[in-house]
Amino acid sequence: MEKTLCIIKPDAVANGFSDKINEKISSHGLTIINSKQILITRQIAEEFYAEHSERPFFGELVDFMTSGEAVVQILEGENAIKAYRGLMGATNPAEADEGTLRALFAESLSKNAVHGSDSLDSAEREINIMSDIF
Ligand code: 3AN
Repeated sequence: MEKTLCIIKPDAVANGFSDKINEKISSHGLTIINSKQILITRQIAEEFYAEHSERPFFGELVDFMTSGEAVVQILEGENAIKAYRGLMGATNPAEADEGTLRALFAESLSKNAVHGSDSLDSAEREINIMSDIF
C-alpha cells in the first residue's frame, strides 16, 4: 500500500482545523498511520524544503513552517500520493477546487493549510526526514 507524508501546517493548527482536516482525509479513503503535533525545527524545515532554497519565498516559507506547531502524519492507501494531492487542491487556495482542503481551510498562498508529497521519490524522502519524530 502506498504511503505519503502529510503536514497540517501552523496556520491550520492555530485555526483549530486539525480534526476537520483529518475527518476529510479519513473519509477520502486514506488511513492515518502515524501522527504527531510538533514544532518543526529550522534545520528540518530547511532540509524538507531544500528544493526551494533558491526561490525568493524560501525564507518566508521556513519562518512560517517553524512559527507554531504543525501536525506531521503518514497517510496510507491506494494511490495515496495522488489521492491526497487531489484532496488538498491547488497550491494557491484562490485556485483550489471547491471542497478541497485548501479551498476550505487555507488562508493564502504561503499559509496554505496542508502539505502533501508530490511523487513516490518525495514521499520516501520526506517520510525519511520526519521518521525520527514518531
Ligand atoms: P505544493 O505544496 O502544492 O507542493 P510547492 O511545492 O510548489 O507547492 O510549494 C511548497 C510551499 O511553498 C507551498 N505549499 C507554499 O506554502 C509555498 N509557496 C509556493 N509558492 C509560493 C509563492 N509564490 N509565495 C509564497 N509561498 C509559496
